[in-house]
Amino acid sequence: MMDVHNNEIVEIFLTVADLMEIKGENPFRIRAYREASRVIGDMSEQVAQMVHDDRDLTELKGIGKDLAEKIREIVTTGQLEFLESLEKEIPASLLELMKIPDLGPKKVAAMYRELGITTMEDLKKAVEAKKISALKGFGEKTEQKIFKSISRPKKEFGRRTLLIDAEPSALAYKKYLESKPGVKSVNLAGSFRRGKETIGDLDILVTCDTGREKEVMDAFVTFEEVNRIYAKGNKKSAVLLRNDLQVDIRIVPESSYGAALHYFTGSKAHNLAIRRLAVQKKYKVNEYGVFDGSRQVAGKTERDVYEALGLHYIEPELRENMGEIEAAKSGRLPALIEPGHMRGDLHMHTTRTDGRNSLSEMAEAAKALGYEYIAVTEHSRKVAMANGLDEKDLREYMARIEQVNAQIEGIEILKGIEVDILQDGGLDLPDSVLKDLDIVIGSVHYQQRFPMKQQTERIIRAMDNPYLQILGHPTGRLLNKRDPMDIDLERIIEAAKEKKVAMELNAQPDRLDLPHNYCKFAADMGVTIVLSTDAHSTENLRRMANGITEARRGWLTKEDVVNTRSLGEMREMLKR
Ligand code: DGT
Ligand code: CA
Ligand code: CA
Ligand code: ZN
Repeated sequence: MMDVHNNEIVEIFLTVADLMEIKGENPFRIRAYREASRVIGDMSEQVAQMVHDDRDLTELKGIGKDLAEKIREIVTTGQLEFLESLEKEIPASLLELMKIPDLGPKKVAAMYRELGITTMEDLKKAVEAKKISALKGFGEKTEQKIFKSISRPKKEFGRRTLLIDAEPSALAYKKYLESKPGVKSVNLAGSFRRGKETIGDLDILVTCDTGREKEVMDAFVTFEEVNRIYAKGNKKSAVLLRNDLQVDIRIVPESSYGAALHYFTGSKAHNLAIRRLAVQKKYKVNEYGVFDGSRQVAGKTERDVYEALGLHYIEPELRENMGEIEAAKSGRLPALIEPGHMRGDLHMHTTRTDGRNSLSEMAEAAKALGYEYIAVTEHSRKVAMANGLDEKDLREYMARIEQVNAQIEGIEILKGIEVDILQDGGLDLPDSVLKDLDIVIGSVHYQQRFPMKQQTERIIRAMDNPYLQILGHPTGRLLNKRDPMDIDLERIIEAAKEKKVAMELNAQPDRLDLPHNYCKFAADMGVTIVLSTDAHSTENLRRMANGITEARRGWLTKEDVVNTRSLGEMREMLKR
């Protein structure tokens, strides 16, 4: 009897349904496969166990005699002959085409039958020749959408997952594996551990009792979120989760755990630089340790590995080969900023514009986080979609802020604005009101596609306004959605230095803007950095944690970030 998980049966049935659809078979039979895979996917009991217990599968909703027989075949032989015969009839490249957004099995089938399209190349040619829009049920819109999907370079918004979206699965996986008998330790490595904004795949390292590797791997591939198993062995396995995140696991020996954790944390560039350093010292480094000839001189902990090479311990966020090895050699590594250092948040919205919580709710939530001060910074009028404020509205809201501030103990609420930077570099509200505010952030929200020279000058001109204190989300990037603006960011940071304007590091997990490499550049130049959440709800104030991670990747210390200071000191530093 094979050890077949429900997910594997689901996967097989879905593939069968897709292939039958491409072949143009009976829609009722196709639907039966899809329905059965839904039922099996929702079950908590393993179908394989039912087969094993010789129970009648037709008791299950949507499973008739034929499907019950197919399930039994999968469970007993590990495969399905019907699927194999379908696969022989239909080119595998058609399944690839179905992964293109807007192309389901029906459309792929039509293109296959009518135009003989089987590969990506065929599809490209047909789109270029405008043959797709001529097909029944397609139209020009679909053709354009397909064109967009296939002409986008693969790398651009590839299949990387936002760190924040990967986090729940990653932590649940860790907890799940830790609960399994025989497992000694579980660590999340790779770009996830380095705190990278987006991750390509998740890397898990496990140590376990000798001889129990297979048990651990069985547990790994039967985690409830697993959708597909790519590879399964006793040292290494890989799966795809339902949310499209790929997860690699490796079981490593305890004696070389530190070396393995170091190796699989990366980055690759950091590892290569470490290896070069080791060679200079006549050592060899790999995932099993640091070696002098065949003698292991380090490997049990990461700290040992660094120490053997004459280096201080390097935090994972710094391991990008951006100078950290040189700094670790000479004891010049920065004392990185930590969540506990934050004393206030200077960018947030309330229900007055597009936030979800009231002014007092935001203040209470910030107080509960231990902050001493916040700035409430609504949008200005130009951002009409978000109900932006004009001068009169703002004056009224400033009075309201004063009122709430007087009522609430233990936190100071500052009067702020996130004023829109206009097309010509002017600001969306007059100086007469800006001068009466505590905190003025200037942000670009419109015309983000100007050419570089024009965009750069627009922003620098905005900084000429003496009341603008902070440049909000400087690049305008939205991870996986929108590229950064075409700007000369180094020139903008130099101008900020000269004009004494601070740069925001916006902590929203899809912004993280200023990006980490520019955080380092700005801080090295002595430009002040404000780490803020831009929260639109009380819950969202917690995203400060994501900003801290990006700040650490940017080598920032407590001193580099102005809102780690007392209210008085912070206000002094933001004065123009
Ligand atoms: P990702 O998944 O694209 O966000 O980035 P990483 O850094 O997690 O990369 P991944 O998953 O390909 O590999 C995990 C770690 O394994 C990587 O950070 C460093 C190490 N590694 C992988 N391939 C190589 C290699 O060819 N040479 C060296 N030195 N290290 C490697
Ligand atoms: Ca990875
Ligand atoms: Ca990987
Ligand atoms: Zn904002």
